[in-house]
Amino acid sequence: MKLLVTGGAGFIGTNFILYWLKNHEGDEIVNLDKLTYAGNLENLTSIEKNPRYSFIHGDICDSTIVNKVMEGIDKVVHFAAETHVDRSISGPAVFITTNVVGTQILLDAALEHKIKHFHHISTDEVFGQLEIESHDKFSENTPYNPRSPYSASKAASDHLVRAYFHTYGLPITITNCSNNFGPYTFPEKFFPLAITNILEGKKVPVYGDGKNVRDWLYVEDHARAIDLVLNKGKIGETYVVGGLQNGISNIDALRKILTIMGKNEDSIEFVKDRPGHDRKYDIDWSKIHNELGWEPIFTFDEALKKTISWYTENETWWENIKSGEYASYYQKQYPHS
Ligand code: NAD
Ligand code: TDX
Repeated sequence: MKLLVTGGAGFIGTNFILYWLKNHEGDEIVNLDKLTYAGNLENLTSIEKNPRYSFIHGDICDSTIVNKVMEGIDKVVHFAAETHVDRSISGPAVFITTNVVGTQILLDAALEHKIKHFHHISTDEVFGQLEIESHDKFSENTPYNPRSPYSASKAASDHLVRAYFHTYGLPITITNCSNNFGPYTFPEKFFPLAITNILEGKKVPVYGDGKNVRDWLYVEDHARAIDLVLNKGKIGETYVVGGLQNGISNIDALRKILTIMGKNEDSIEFVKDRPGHDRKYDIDWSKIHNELGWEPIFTFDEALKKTISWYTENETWWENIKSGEYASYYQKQYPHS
């Protein structure tokens, strides 16, 4: 089987490609990536000479290139997106272009080339927020209520993917997952920002009161969930994927990181809250568990330790990022830190 992976030079795409080549020996992967600030080919040097892997530098909004790479493809796994909520607040336009228009261009090409399965990776953020005290969880039946430009653009892309199924019969599936963590996460996201700041002897900026809750999913568990959906998922269906039984607040997650890294609370710095900051995400992942037999293999603490070890052992990877364009982004995003 030949897979087209979009956005494979980013965090989850990288982990998915490495996982897939290891676990599906007969399969080939084509990786289409624009290499935005978040795309990094260094992630994939271990497989760049693998005859089952090829890389195409291109934009999902470019229909010429998209139609060309779709030739001979069996299944598409669509990760490519602008993904950072804070960046969507300071500059929403590119989120609409890539996440909405780019997805529609891929869908058109998938129809044209009679793709057997188009799998769209989305987020739990499309459902909006839960109240901290609430025992509710997001499920496949939760109505959409996105509250940031990022989540609004992902919601629009989900609607388009379903529209192409109902209107044109394109064989699609969607997964809406919670916050991923693990190796190769770009250090703008909370966990790698915290870990690398601690390694640099800096403080960790915590938005607002730190009580916002997230449901953390280890990226390798996520890759297995996508594998199951690609192989056993029902066409037209959506599956939500989360990593924990109950979400954890940012401050409690940070305390765990500090403990593992042998630091105290002096490393915490409360900063101005994110505008429209969603209070809580929590996922009821019983559908993918009951129908496809998926559950996370790694405990949160185990996966956190693995992640911290990875950043500790791969300083050059994140130092290269942090010394580039990221430095001016950090200055603007955290002006008083
Ligand atoms: P990322 O930001 O690390 O990587 C995104 C990748 O997409 C980069 O390699 C980038 O170069 C590429 N890309 C961006 N615009 C492109 C374009 N126009 N054409 C081609 N390539 C382009 O993202 P990630 O964290 O790996 O997220 C992957 C997917 O998973 C996204 O669709 C995101 O919405 C979704 N998701 C992420 C999380 C998370 O916690 N990271 C959680 C839920 C859902
Ligand atoms: O410096 C920070 N301080 C802080 O307190 C940053 C960057 C974040 N936070 C908080 C905000 C959130 O409550 O930590 C939590 C996690 O923040 P992010 O890592 O920015 O993730 P989030 O906004 O929850 O969105 C993520 O999960 C869903 C991904 O970025 C999305 O791509 C994905 O769809």
